[in-house]
Amino acid sequence: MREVSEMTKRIFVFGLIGLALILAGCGTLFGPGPKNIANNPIPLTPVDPSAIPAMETLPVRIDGDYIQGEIIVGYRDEASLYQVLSLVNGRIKHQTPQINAALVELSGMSVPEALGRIAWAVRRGELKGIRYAEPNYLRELIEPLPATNPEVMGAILPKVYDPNIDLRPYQWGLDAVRAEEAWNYATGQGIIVAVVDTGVDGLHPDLEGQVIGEWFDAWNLTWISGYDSSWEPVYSSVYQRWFEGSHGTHVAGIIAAKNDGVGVVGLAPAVQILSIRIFSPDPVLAGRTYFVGDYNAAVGIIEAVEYGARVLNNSWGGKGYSQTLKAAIDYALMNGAVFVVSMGNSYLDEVGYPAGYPGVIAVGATNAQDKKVDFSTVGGHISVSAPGDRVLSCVPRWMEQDGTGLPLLYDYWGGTSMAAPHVSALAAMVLERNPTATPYQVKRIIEQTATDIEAPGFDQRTGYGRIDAAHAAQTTTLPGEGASVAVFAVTKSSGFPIPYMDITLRKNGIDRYFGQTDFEGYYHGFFSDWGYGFFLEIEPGIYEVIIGGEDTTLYWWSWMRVANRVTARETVTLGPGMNDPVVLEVNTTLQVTLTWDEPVDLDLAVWEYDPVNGTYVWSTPKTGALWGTFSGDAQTGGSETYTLVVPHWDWDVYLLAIDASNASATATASITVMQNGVTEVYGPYSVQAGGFYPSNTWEGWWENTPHPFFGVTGPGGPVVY
Ligand SMILES: [Ca+2]
Ligand SMILES: [Ca+2]
Ligand SMILES: [Ca+2]
Repeated sequence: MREVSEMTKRIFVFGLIGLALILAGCGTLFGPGPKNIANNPIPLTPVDPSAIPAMETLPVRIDGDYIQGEIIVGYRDEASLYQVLSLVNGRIKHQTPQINAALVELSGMSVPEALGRIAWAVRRGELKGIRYAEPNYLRELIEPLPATNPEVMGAILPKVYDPNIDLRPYQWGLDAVRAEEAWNYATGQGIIVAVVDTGVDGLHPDLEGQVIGEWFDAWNLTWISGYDSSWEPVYSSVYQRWFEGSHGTHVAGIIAAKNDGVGVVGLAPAVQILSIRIFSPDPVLAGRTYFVGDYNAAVGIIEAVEYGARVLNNSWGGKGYSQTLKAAIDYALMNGAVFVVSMGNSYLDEVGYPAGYPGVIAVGATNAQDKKVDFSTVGGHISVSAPGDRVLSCVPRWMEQDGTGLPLLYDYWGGTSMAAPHVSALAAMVLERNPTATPYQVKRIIEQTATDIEAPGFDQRTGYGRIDAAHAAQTTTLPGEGASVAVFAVTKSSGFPIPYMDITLRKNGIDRYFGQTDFEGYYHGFFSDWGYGFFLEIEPGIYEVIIGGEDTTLYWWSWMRVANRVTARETVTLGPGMNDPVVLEVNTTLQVTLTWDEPVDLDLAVWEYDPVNGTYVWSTPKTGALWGTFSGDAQTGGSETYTLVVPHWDWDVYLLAIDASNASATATASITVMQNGVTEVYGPYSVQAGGFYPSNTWEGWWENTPHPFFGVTGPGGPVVY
């Protein structure tokens, strides 16, 4: 334990990134189900294992849309990266040494196959220097909701603006957060805020001089001099031109529009805006509105930090847990940059990323009545709320007024995209006052000074409340530091680290932080420097640490039922600074019971496949198995049970079927699966005499669906057919 602790501390000190996992989360590759299938009476002949084709790849889960033709590989050493290149017939498109990640272009191989080949090689112990491999998942802009009825607190707001009039009276959000009083203490002087977004119109009359005259194009992974106002020569479509840079410009205006008595004013008007354009330059590329791959987003984040941004505003998100994005955000936090994210406009209680990563400030939206706006996404990972309804801010010069052809310049938009920049501005003000504050301390000051709204105290709809800029900007007493901790999941029987496990940190009954154990650990011996989930800069306190894994994933034809249930939990107290690692043991016993009443002889049939040894074991009749035992070969009704104790994490696959070849008549049978105290019953199924149920043939079960068996993964292994 001591050794782990010191190793972990060393990693932290040297700024390496604790990397969690790939290919997890919640999506599914498979269609909805279940489907009814007919019992097929044709007998199955037990198979000669040598006849089964050799595997070169493992099936992998992919949790969301991704960019075709490329994968992201996180590596420990370059030699392993080059091994991967030859394995997947790829070439390095780009490398990011700060997080040891590479974007690998594939030629002629699909993303699932490439990832499967890497997983297979890792499983065989042939790729010891790879931390993870994952798809380049897509993230999308959190689209704003233009206000159709720009009426706030009884005042009808102007729709066509004279750029020479003062629009401050229409910025209700600045009243709500007490901007003018806050400006007595701070205006964001000397702080660079990166707007990681669609680009910013740096020559907008209210942003000219507020925006740094070079910007990073994360789509092409290059810095460009001047302002991101490339719209005119590039797009012929009015629609495209209309949207180009509009989101980022609106966000930038909320943060830093000039306090010059005309137009609008930003909450931190002395801030310098750095435009990091991560989104597709063409807003409607491939029929998709504004998107980016995780790799490009990660590079944009790292470039912003390297440039000197102390605050990063991120009004975007998506599904799928990305190691690469997590690494980039940890890099920002470790370098003292505050990472602000929109919660999302989904109306739902759900976790997206980057909002769900530990250490970020996830922001919900409030309206002029100080209530949560309906669309604002709910969840225990929320930090605070800020004005995000009918927010008046800048739009690019090329957006035109309806019918007149004149520039619109300003417009009312709503969304958590508009709430986040209020918090980014405030973070800059807090940093101006407290230059040595860590990202956690900045977050904590903003939380502690927020005005509690809705349910008393922290709540999952509005976090610690609606921000109060005047209160936060006055604060010069630093709160305690954040807590950091590594969480390991290990097998109960032998203490091996288990990759692919979801970790939840629950505080006061609310799920606050999410992580995942990573690819490695298993192949580097006990408690290597990887193989855990890392939580950086979180709130100290008493937590229930919960390890949930897809420890029992059952398949029934094209229907996959993912049981992402609790497998281990422990209550720990996390203090400020680096804590000793938390090691949770996962029970890896699986019990399968076949039950029936009819006076016939059914047999529970189990195939086990061990991909490392390439062996299949057909466990019918009752000959025992690699790691399990049978009990009760019932001949005339009753039950038979197979108990499996896996001593280590594995990719092994267990396929279940009902062997009715000895049955003399139709019987009604059920299969009960028990693991970690959870029992699930499948069936009852009407099983005809003479064959195997649910199918008659094993051929192609690996490669093709529908699969002839129930499949049960080894403990900890999420993947499998
Ligand atoms: Ca102004
Ligand atoms: Ca509250
Ligand atoms: Ca039997």
